[in-house]
Amino acid sequence: MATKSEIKLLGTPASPYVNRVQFVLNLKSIEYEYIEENLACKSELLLTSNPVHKKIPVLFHANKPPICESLIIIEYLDEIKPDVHRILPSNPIERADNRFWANYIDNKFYPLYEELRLTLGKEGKELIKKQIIEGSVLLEEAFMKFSNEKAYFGGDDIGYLDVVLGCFLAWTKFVEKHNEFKVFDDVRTPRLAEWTKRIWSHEAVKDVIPGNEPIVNFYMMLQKYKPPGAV
Ligand SMILES: N[C@@H](CCC(=O)N[C@@H](CS)C(=O)NCC(=O)O)C(=O)O
Repeated sequence: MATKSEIKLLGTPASPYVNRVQFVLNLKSIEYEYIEENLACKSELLLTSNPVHKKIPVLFHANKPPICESLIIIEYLDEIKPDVHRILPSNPIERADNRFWANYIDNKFYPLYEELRLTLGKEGKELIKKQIIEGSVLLEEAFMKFSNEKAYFGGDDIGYLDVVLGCFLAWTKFVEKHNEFKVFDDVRTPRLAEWTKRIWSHEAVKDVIPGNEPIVNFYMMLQKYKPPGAV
């Protein structure tokens, strides 16, 4: 069982990938020390602990080597504390399917939000919105398959894909507001629209999902360092 000083998380509150790790730490009741990173002026700790990507989150577990990449971190946490709230299924083929969809969410679906921000002009933006909507329909179908008429991808309670997609909900809300469309709505994706509300109010999640202010600050930083139209 980890004690407070054993686990440290390097992050920033508006990072969905950091929030993802926090969800799992909470689900597993693992205490941790939070170390705030400033992405506008990266710390020596970040540069030395994640020299390949130089990104947060980074997890430190006692004196072991640092662990980078949110999906790798949450699987690591699931392995070191398997007796409390397992997030990945025990069946290998189900695990593979969960990972397939996590890969889709991280490498296809969520990057469209950034593409929408970087795309100039109404026509280009409408095209990206259409792709996001198509993605949301695929995710609704995946939800139907995984949840088996229950409340979460993981069934009766939060599982791996709930964590993987759920961490993007604050950004989803922000993107919806700024682009005047709905990613998950009652007509096209009714199950995910309901699921969104359940995730927002879940004990392990509700105090982690960032409010509007950190999201806006992070967005302003993105606009400054990687403005739309920049190559
Ligand atoms: N694939 C990585 C993505 C992490 C990531 O993009 N982190 C952002 C913050 S949300 C970051 O550190 N960005 C710094 C940079 O791009 O230089 C993961 O899952 O951990």
